[in-house]
Amino acid sequence: MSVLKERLNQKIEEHRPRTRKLMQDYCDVVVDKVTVAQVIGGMRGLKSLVTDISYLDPLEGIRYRGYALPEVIQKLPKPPGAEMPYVEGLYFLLLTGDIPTESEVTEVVDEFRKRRILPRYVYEVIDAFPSFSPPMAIFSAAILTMQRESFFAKKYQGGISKSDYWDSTFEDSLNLLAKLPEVASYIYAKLYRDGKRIQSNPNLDMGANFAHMMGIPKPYDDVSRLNFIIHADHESGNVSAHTGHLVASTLSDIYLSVSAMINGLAGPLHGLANQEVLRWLQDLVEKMDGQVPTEGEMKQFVWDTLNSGQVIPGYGHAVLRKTDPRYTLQREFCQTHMKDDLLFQYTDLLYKVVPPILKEQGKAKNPWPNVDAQSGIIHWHYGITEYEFYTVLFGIGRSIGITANIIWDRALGYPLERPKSVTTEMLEKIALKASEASGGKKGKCKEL
Ligand code: NMX
Ligand code: MLT
Repeated sequence: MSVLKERLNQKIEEHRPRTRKLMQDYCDVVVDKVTVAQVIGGMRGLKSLVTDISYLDPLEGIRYRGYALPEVIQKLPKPPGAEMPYVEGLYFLLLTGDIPTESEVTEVVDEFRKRRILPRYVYEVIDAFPSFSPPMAIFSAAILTMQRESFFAKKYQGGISKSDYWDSTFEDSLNLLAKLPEVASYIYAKLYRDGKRIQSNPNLDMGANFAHMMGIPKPYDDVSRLNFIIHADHESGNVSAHTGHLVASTLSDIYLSVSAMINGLAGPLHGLANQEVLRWLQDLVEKMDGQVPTEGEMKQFVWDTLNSGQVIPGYGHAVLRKTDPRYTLQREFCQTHMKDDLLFQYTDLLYKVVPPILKEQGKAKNPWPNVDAQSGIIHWHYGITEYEFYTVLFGIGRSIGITANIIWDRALGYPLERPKSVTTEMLEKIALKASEASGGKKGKCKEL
């Protein structure tokens, strides 16, 4: 058994009694109440999921296993000469809650290396896609195609104990994660480089090997590491994480679950926003003939977008109420490595003008930028100008957190997810009853 698996096993054994006790002794303790607005309005803020892998504080941002992102970057071991840590080390942290030592990370890097080779049929499936297919559709399908490799599915058919589900799910997760950079870089080669792919280099860690397969020199290895790390997890309620968890709760394997979560990530209100930012910015670059707009011109562009009924991509958040620390980390990277980049100057100007405008408009609960407002311009700077591809890069990162969550879901025996729905008439009756009980008082509700 590898050190990672052994440590995980130990952590699972330690954790199981906590979940058991909560279910046995406190099963009927009320955690939250549910309002009509939450039932109709996408369950915003409803506390109804549990994960220990990450927690999102509205004002502070994400913490992985209790560590804020700058701490994660600072504490995890780094490849020699690198600014950013091994992505493989992050997986160790997410799964076990422990910061790995150099030798523990080396072992995980080795595990990934051994498992990275793609079956021939994956290339054939990617090749069979019609040209101009969206990269996220190909990515999802390529992952789905590999479902036949699922160790968990085979074990389940053969009959295994519930307490062992996590073990084969762990194996599937490592097998899939190790292959995702290969899948993604081949999709890129097929769509934008006439199918000319660069073979992977087994001597490199995940981030450096991805940069190598994309044919982009340093510091893109650090860009890849940073990108995969900051996108890995954002607690459990976001659409991709929730989709992965929901699908996996039926005991669908990792391939089925990750492919499904990729489809959720592909929506413009979620991961796709990172490419929307670039599309939107390119429109402005064209209008400005490549010049940096004045503050007044930028404000006008933002208002024009809002007045045409569109959202400002990369701004706002369902939970966060401050600038996303993932935005800040990427901004710091840009300040060090690409300070004079035209799009970075646009992005920084947007940071100045958008929040006051969104506040003035008065709709968005969070006027501050999220992760997607900065990520695309970095990939663009290093030569990936095909912005439809950016959500695939988000998807590789998100798979890291989602698989870690699914392994733990299985280890703790979380059941099939199946909330209850009501009819509008039932909601109306509930509302009327509450209104009568309070003497006809109405809540402070906004119109839909
Ligand atoms: N630009 C314009 N209007 C906005 C924005 C924005 N960036 N953000 C929120 N609003 C509007 C929103 O459309 C809603 O309008 P209406 O009442 O007409 O339906 C109103 O403000 C209230 O929305 P919120 O409660 O603040 O936000 P919600 O939790 O519903 O949605 C997002 C969160 C992220 C979907 C929303 O802020 C948004 O559409 N942002 C732009 C797209 C984006 O950047 N998505 C990426 C999120 C991060 N990720 O990677 O997934
Ligand atoms: C994410 O990383 O999933 C996004 O910020 C969306 C969210 O957390 O709701």
